[in-house]
Amino acid sequence: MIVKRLEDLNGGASDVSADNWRSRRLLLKKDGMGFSLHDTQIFPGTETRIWYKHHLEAVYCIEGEGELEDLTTGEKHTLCPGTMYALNENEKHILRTKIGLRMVCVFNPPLNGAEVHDKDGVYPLEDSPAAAG
Ligand code: 9YT
Repeated sequence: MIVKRLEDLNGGASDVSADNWRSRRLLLKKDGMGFSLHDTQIFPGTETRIWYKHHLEAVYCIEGEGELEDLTTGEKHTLCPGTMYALNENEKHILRTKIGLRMVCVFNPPLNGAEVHDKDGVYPLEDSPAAAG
């Protein structure tokens, strides 16, 4: 059994930040679950373009408010606590929030731990040179 506490991740290798977000990664590839599990904060006043072309992601909003734009359809969805979205077709999308968001995110395949988005909003695949470096 694996038991971790969010507060114990603070400031460590599983506490990863980029310009628009902070992700504390509770489960990673090395934990052997077949997915990774993240507690992610999206910072207030941000707009983030994302394309997880190598990963499926499910996102469950637990705090805050924002907007999700599906760039494949042009549809916009309000995000608030209790909203879940799943990028089951690797959809390009934009996350916007004025007040910030807190989300629980699940990635398949799991992240190794230190990934941040590249210029296209992509996470590299785990075994690619970008992921290794
Ligand atoms: C919701 C989302 O995709 N935010 C970007 C960070 C990412 N989910 C992560 O690594 O936790």
